[in-house]
Amino acid sequence: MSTHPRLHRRRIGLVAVAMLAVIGLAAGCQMAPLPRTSHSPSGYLDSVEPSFLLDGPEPREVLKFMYGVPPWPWPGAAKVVVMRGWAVDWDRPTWPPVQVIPAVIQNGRLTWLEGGFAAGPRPDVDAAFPETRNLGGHGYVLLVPTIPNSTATVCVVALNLPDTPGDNTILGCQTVAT
Ligand SMILES: [Ca+2]
Repeated sequence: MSTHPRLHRRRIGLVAVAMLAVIGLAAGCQMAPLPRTSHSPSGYLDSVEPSFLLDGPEPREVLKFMYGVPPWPWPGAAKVVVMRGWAVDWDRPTWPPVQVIPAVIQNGRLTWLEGGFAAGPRPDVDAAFPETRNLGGHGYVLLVPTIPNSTATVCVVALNLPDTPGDNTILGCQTVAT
């Protein structure tokens, strides 16, 4: 028995809709609570770097592969921005990993994108907070498409672990030249 991927996608969509309520908060870049101080996820958006250009005859197909559908009418090429950081829900600091959802604000438009999980190696987090140690880690790497040759503000939200107290939190926002 396996979960149908469309169910997963629909859940992500509902989460994104629910999080529209925090757009105002996202625009203000309110930070997640300090580690160990809350039931809500802590963490950071550590770095935001423009990376490769998705160009050529089929960037739209690549974006479909990466994100399901292009998030907005695409101009023909996309600059992929790499977001790195970490997140932990202190109700269950080892497992399961926290889901992280990126958003892009560009040309006055906010778009929520497909997210991922904070489950990659972060020895520095392990060292700082030994109670979070597990076989994987709590780091995330998110690749988000932006319109090239402009500026974009990217944000990442950590979802409070289901069935635990707390709220979704904003790990950070940064503006980057694309
Ligand atoms: Ca929690």
